[in-house]
Amino acid sequence: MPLPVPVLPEGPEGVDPAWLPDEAFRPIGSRRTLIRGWGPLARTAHQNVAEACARFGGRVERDASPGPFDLVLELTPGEDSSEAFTYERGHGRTTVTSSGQRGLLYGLFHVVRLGEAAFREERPRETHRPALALRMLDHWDNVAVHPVMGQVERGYAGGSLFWEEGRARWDLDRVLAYGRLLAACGINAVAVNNVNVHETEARLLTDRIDEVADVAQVLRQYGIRTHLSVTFAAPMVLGGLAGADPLDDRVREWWAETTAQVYQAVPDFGGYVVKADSEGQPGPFTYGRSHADGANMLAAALAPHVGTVHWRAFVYDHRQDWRDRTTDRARAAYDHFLPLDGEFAPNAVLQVKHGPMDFQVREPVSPLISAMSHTRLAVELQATQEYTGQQQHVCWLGPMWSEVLRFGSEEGLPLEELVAVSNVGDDPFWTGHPLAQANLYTFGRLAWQPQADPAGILDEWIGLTFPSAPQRLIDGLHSVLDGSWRTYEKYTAPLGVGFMVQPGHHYGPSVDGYEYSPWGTYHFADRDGIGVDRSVASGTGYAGQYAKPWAEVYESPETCPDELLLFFHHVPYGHVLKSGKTVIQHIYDTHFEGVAEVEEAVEVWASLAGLVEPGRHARVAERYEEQLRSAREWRDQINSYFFRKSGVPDAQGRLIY
Ligand code: GCW
Repeated sequence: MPLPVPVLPEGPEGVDPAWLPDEAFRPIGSRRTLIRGWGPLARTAHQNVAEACARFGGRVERDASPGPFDLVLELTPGEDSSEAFTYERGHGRTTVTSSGQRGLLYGLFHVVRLGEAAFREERPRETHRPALALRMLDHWDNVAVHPVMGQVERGYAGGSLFWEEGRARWDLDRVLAYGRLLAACGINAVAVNNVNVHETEARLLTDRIDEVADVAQVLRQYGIRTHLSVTFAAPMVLGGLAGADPLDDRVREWWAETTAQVYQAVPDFGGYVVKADSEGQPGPFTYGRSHADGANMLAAALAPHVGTVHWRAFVYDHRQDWRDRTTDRARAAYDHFLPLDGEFAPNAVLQVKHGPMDFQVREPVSPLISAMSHTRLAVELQATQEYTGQQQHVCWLGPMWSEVLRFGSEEGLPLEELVAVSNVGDDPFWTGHPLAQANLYTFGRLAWQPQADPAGILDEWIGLTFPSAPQRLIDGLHSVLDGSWRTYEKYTAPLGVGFMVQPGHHYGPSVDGYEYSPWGTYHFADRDGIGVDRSVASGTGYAGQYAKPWAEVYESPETCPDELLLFFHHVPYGHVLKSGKTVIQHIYDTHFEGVAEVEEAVEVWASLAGLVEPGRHARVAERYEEQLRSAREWRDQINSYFFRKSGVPDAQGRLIY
């Protein structure tokens, strides 16, 4: 029985199609496709193909229709939850099969990615499956606009996609379009609210769960499960109980009942995300309980429904004194959580930031990740560019994330799950800076295949976002994005020291902005040298948290890689790097180079006018102006500061204020 041909709801007006412009569907939409099998995502796949056919003149049929067909998408018997699919091309036909609804949809998007090649190049049968089971975006979105943080905490792309005027949006077309973009890069889970759970947002768990259900119902159409950030104090603030002790039976019952109600409203609900005993959020310490006690209580409430709790490991002392050299924020996650390895329930996942500090432009990989061998782990990345230019600067993070994921061994990090803080808002370009879309796409693809070459993913993104682009445009886009993280690193904080940013909002340089603050974020620059001694021999001992060989590599300034030298060691300005330069000359050189690289990128971008749609070109050009201004400010502040501290002039005699 053929289905009536549905047409996707009208796309939200004036919104950038990102990596799914109509044109990307032309190869499919102009041919004949057969879809075999039924189910909610087979229907979504059908809708997508039908819409493309309506535009480009092809046809899509269901089930027993007579051929011939150029493309067959087929659900086969087997595991319904499978995300894997097969792909082959032979005898004039491209075939995608999967036993799972999601697999079928991912197979369709694979064909979209291949474009014309999917119908030209013979290919023996190959199987594609995601390396990581959960590929998730955390939205730091508030329902109500927060007086300090705004609606989206650390959001640089406008307001929330989900929440508007204090409730879930009435019109969820935009959310549907978002789900489609996410499915097309393999993301299968979204947490819809901020991990800092304020009063209004706490209620999403109980009397406002219907609003979550509305959003979930839309995301589900693209195979995305919805998760919710909850406050550990919920039994008190929502349930009227006197405490939230995780070992108190009344508390446990409250969570069990509340969770059962959540599943009434959202049957495929993914689970909870929890920031506890971190930066002032409530947690189990109040009751003398451990993080495992806290996480396991929520895990127990979720287990009957096959839900998961994501418990964040971002726990540290944020009331430190800079004179106290024994407390080291970098050590905190490991010190708190390693003793609990093996104590977490099977459906509790420890969510660890990729570095030990906080999403700086350069950090070592958190030693906790390789150490927790008896705990399920998710690594958290930050797509939103809090410390990497706030989507005013081009900073494509693919190479950084790839380094993290490949750290340690041939197989890379031992992971089941990858999470990123989303960089999306209700901005017409989704991410404020149109080129920041590449970060979102790259995250999804790396979560699917952590060993993939990031530059290849970048080219994939360029190919999808700018189909039929002339080579000059492809080359131009590649050149302004590919090295942009290293460029950003050059003109900002040097050699692995972090936090030389303006306090509070974290945009722009302030060398001593966090130097005397209670947040544990110091570089200890004085007239003789700079850096934090984290060695075992003479420092905080952080280097000793690594397994071999890394503990040894980081322990000594002789073996520590240059780019992390000041993270691990306090050295004189005259210390000679492996590059052969002194630290002080390295600081000057990289800061001049970084700005020169931005100047060059600005020119490349200008030369692409006429090849890029004018609105998008103008938005990027405008942001480049700010990036260049800001990069010069960084260069001058950093160079002057260290010239003044060290008294050492630039060997090349360039202008230092
Ligand atoms: O990077 C810091 C941010 C906070 C954030 C916190 C966290 C959501 O500055 O805004 O809070 O990390 O990850 O919990």
